[in-house]
Amino acid sequence: MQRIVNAKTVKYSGQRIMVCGWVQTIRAHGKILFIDLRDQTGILQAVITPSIPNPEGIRKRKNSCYKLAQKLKPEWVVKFEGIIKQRPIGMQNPCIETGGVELAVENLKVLSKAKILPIPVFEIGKKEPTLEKRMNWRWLDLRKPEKQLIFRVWTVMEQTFGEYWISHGYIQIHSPKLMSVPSESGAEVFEVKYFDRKAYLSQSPQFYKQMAMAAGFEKVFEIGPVFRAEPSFTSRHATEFAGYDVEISFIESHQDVIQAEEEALVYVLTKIKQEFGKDIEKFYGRKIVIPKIPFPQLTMKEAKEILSKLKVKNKNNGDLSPEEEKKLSEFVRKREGHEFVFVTEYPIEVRPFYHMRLETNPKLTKSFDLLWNDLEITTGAQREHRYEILVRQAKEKGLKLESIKYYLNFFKYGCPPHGGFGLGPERMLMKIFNIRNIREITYLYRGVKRLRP
Ligand code: AMO
Repeated sequence: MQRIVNAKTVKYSGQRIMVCGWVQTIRAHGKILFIDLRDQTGILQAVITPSIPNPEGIRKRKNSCYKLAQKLKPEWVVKFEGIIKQRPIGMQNPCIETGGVELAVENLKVLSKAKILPIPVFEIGKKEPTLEKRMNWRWLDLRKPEKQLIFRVWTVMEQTFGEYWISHGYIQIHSPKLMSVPSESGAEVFEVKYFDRKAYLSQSPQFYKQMAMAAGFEKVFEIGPVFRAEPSFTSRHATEFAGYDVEISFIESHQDVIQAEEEALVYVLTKIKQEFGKDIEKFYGRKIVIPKIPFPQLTMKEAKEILSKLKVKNKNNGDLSPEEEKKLSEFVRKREGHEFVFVTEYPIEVRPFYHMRLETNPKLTKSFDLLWNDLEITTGAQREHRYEILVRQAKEKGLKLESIKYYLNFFKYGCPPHGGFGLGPERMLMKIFNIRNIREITYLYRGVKRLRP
């Protein structure tokens, strides 16, 4: 017999079917057992009685699985066979999708037993254990439907970004994650043993997505892992995370990159809202707002002026602290009713050597960060594609040209003006769900102290 998933059982009224899943709760009313069976698609009520109708006549026969059913415990994995029946009016459950039907179980197989759970999966009224404890038992934590929702949204988000880029002429690349030199700078890099020499885990596909521009690909995107040896314990940093990277040729300035990102974001958020808006609101109380294009923009100078008027402690080093990001986002939300803000024109001191500088002020870069409700989700820039200038900028930053020789070569043989951005999907999901900690978003978080499970 073919398995029917719980959400589809409503279509099988009167038919004999097989379902599989986890025993979520067991309630006994007299001799009748009511079991909420959970699978990936939802909950189905299963009813197990000591006797069941005889197929031939009115007389009832013993239900051979009843004895075993009495032994069931929460989180056992089971297979039920039985008849889907309409629930009597007044006994229906409007809270679940299958609330109009139930399964009269006639056959039962235990596929896997569960010992006493170290953390609860489903216990009404019980406080969630600490995040640390839940991360130790992540596969149990993830059994909760509201947690699985994050990964369903992630799946569609990634597919929709890909769909958008592919339909706009982008080519997908997969650049190597094992590098002979660090991909951004020497800091924050994981060193690995590579046969008889050292290699480094890629901190960004930056150099290789730029190589694609030199190769004439014109528009590329990459979805892949990023590794950063950041010794930080914040709620927004992981040592391994996913990166969505984009690079585009023949741009006039970083404004073209900003526009490309705005359009992709609106496309993706519209799809997420259509498909998951209701569930996200139901489980997380977050209403997705589709942002209006163009998103607000502030230069770093303007941002710092606003912050100083707001009397926010101002480090004034050309970058924004988390506190400054928060206050700036609040300000833009109030003034413009927009959840996003691009901060542009970062000073050269806080940006890498490959960022192009403004013609009107060479102390500033043609770069940007995108903040979404207090959090940086993107960094981007127009890159310096002119070999001599790039070499000069690298020297200014104290880089050894030998170590970036292969990168510099990309710009020697004809390379169009280009720019791009890197977006952190974990950060984006934090904002979609209004979840404060990246550990809740990541399937298996990796941080300074965490390499398990
Ligand atoms: P950046 O270093 O800002 O830029 O990274 C791009 C985006 O990746 C996310 N991010 C992180 N997410 C989780 N944990 C971390 N430790 C972490 N670090 C960064 C953020 C960030 O905005 N090469 C440039 C991109 C470019 O210019 O194209 C870069 O890597 O959302």
